[in-house]
Amino acid sequence: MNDLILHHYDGSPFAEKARLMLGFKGLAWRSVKVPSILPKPDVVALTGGYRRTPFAQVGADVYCDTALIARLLEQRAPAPTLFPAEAPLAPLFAQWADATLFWTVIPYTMQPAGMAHRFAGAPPEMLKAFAADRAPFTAGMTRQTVADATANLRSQLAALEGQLAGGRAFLFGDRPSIADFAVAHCLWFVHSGGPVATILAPYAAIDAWFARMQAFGHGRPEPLDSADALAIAASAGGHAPCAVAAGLGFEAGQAVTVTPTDYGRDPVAGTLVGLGGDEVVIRRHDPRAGTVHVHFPRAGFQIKQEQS
Ligand SMILES: N[C@@H](CCC(=O)N[C@@H](CS)C(=O)NCC(=O)O)C(=O)O
Repeated sequence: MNDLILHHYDGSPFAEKARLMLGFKGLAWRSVKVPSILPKPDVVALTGGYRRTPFAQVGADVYCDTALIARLLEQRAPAPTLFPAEAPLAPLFAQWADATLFWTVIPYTMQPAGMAHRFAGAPPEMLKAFAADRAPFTAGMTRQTVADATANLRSQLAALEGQLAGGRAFLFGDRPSIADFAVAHCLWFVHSGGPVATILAPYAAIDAWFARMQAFGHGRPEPLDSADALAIAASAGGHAPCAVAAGLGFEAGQAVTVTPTDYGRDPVAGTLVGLGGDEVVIRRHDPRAGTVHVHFPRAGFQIKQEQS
């Protein structure tokens, strides 16, 4: 039985990044649909409070954030690689796209014409509930105005077009890298904005590249209920091996919280069981999910020791 589970929803750009990476690697996976707004009791049972979308699960190990999901997929299916040796800067470029490009396409696409298209036919209460959910989620961030986002997106698109225009099939050469997937999900979101997607029209090289990215598809998903995903965690016999490396400022067994530093800053509390340059892992217990190891990327997350 296939043990790789992705918790996601259709309209999530970061979920699309994960789905395309699964497609690129030709993987079979199980698909749990999660709500796009709180409450998310089954999500929180597995993650301990991290509510962002998507996350992956293998037994009683939970992997938060697409930067880490990429590394999990790479471990499980090393070829074709998301991290080609000739593109050492690709992970950093992906961080730029996931942060800067993403927070440009969100306000750009969510301008009134894009909203009307994306939420066509949705009851007004749904729109209200969505706005009320996202306000605290992004509290403290400076949201670009439509004018800012339009100007910024044009210059970002021009740079991407320039990078691809010399006949490169992908951003860093003739094979894709994590950077391509991080840009693709942002432009996928712009495409979902109906009339506002015309901003992409002048960029022929991006258009051809985007078609190549979409052609990877989503791999082979099979639906799974979230209750079954919880049962899988609860009945798993153990966890992926992990260890706390010396000299990184923390000790195994410490009570810690791990919190995203950018937005959706909900701390997850647990016992530190794994720490390396790229990953932090905490153990926690949930009455329904059992003892779960929750993995986060090291970059973009703050670890704090708690008084136990
Ligand atoms: N850095 C995270 C970002 C994830 C993210 O921002 N996801 C959005 C959806 S695309 C989200 O969580 N929205 C609120 C929600 O789904 O509850 C990642 O790479 O996974």
